[in-house]
Amino acid sequence: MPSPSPASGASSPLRDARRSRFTYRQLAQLATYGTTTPLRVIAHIDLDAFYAQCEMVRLGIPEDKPLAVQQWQGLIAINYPARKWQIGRHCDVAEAKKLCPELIAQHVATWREGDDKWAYREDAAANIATDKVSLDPYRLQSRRILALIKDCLPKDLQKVEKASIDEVFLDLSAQVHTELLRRFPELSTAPSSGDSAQHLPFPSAAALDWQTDNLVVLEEEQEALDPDWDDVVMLVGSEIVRGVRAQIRERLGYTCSAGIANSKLVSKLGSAYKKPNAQTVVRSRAVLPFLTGIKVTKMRNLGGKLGDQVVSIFNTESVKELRDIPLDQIKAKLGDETAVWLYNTIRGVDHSEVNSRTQIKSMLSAKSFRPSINTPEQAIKWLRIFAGDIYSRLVEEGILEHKRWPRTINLHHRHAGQTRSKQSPISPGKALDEQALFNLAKDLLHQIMAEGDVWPCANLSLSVGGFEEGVKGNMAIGAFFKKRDEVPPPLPPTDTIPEGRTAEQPSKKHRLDEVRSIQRFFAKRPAGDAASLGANGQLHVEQLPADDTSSFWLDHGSEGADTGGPGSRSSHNTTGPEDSAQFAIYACARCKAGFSDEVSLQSHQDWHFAKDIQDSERVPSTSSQQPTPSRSHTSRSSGSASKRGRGGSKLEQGQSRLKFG
Ligand code: DCP
Ligand code: CA
Repeated sequence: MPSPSPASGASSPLRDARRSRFTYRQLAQLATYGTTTPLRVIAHIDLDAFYAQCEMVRLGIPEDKPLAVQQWQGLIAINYPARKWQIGRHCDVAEAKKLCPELIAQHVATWREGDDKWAYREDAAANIATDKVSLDPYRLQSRRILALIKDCLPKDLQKVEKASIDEVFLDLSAQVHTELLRRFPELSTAPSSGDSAQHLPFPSAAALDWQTDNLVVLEEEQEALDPDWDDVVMLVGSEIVRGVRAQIRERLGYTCSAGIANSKLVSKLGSAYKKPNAQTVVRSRAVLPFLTGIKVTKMRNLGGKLGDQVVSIFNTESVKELRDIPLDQIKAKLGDETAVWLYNTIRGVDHSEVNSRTQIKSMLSAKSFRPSINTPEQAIKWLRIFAGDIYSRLVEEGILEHKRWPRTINLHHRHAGQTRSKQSPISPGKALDEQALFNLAKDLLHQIMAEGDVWPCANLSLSVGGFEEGVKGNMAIGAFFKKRDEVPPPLPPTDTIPEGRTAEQPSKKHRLDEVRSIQRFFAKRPAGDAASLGANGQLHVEQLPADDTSSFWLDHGSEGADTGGPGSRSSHNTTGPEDSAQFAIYACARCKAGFSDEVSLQSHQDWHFAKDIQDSERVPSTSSQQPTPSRSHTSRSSGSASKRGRGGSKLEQGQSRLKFG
């Protein structure tokens, strides 16, 4: 990647006499990815209409052609040309084609019993009863993109977190630090007092060239403030991100959007600010105004119950109004820990770390049945498909090379509104192949069947988890890491076990695995993170590791409150309620989301069901650093919110300059 060009300009003696707001220490902390330095630079990159782009690239379809990715009769990804026709995830294929007859509707690949590999099949949509969705093609593209991103960044100065199938966070701090020292040699000189608390000299650049970046529009007074190092670091970060995006476009053919800011929280909101194929810089001075127009429920970790609680307690959704409430009052209502976290979040303060461990922690393969299945034979047929699906992913994870190995297997079975779950360990000593997985799954099914009346069955899901790293010497590598992310974040104060839940209560360790497993699924959205609770009920999940802070837990693509599962009225930036209203005939009794047909509604209700499992798996708070976010899933709908956040002022496109002095 070409290295960013130095910001232009000459020093002026007058300016040099002034000091920056920032200290040598704060600058130095960039080099070590300090999470509290106000100069840190975090980017969030999100692929535009990801599955749709995957299909366009695969099929060589021109960029201006409307295309949607179909799953049975529903749509799970819609490219931007198709969005112009008001097509959204709320549409089914027939409706979408009515809106745009030229729409290319490409069905996702499926597994089919008897085939040992997923395939794109002409007749998949008609075979919901025998096929199961495969997201492998998208995972593969996701990995290629991630690898390219890592390739674009200096090996020793990169920190990349895969946050979902189509999102990454980059901590660019160390790279920016190196670049700053190169461009501004005055920064390399030790402070004259020898004290790192000494303030830096003022930046010597005359103007910051933001090129095509979007900047949050500020009041004139704010904009007139002299740029300081916090602005310069953003500029350097945005240049790096522009380069990365250009490479992704050029070498792999994908467009993406990005946000650059001083935290994960804000960078993620930034990437949704303008889509597609755009990047938005939220300078420190712009953080408060940027967040002001965003509804609190659109913010990370506030899309679920916690956000709802906040709104009902304080009787406002407005971040601006919430900021007027004194901390003590918030504490009185939410408890100290949550209150402090909320207080910070609505001010854009987020010190969560970009976590470069991107290993998958568990894998889940599932299917909802409509109509329900009635016999063990039918269930076993599906277990074979699940085992094949999971095994192929294990192979990709390096199981054949003993790189990674799951230690537990779980089966969830749903009957008459009740879920039974059984778990068993996977012995590390024995060969684990598809057949072994299948046998373990069958054992679990038999255990469930031994409990009594289990037919008809509405949903089956098989998952493996508790991954261990390959063995080195006598000790699993995993044993060296006591990961902070093994501790789930604290939970909201209230909780209910879903009615009729009969899942076994495994040991605490196992319970945690399972909690994580289910929760990750909801971390982004019901069918988000490498996951798909398909338009008609298939659940397919790949779990990513948690952040070591609360953020990862819920923040994959997650600002916002998607009210439900697939087919729900997504608060996606281009598929708001207004888009779906014309089709919404069936309403969910629990959350009032509207659907065009019964099947979509049922899928959505499955989502509630699975979320109930998630909620019921809550564990006590364990960290003083964490907020107590709701475990509810969140959606990535901040685009529209962000736009509202602009207070109606038109965002300038193209180059924007900040004058120095
Ligand atoms: N996805 C899904 N079902 C959902 C949401 C998402 O199957 N309810 C899948 C398809 C998406 C991918 O996940 O392509 C990424 O989800 P995003 O929410 O990031 O949406 P897109 O990438 O499609 O669009 P955008 O350009 O708004 O990011
Ligand atoms: Ca995306």
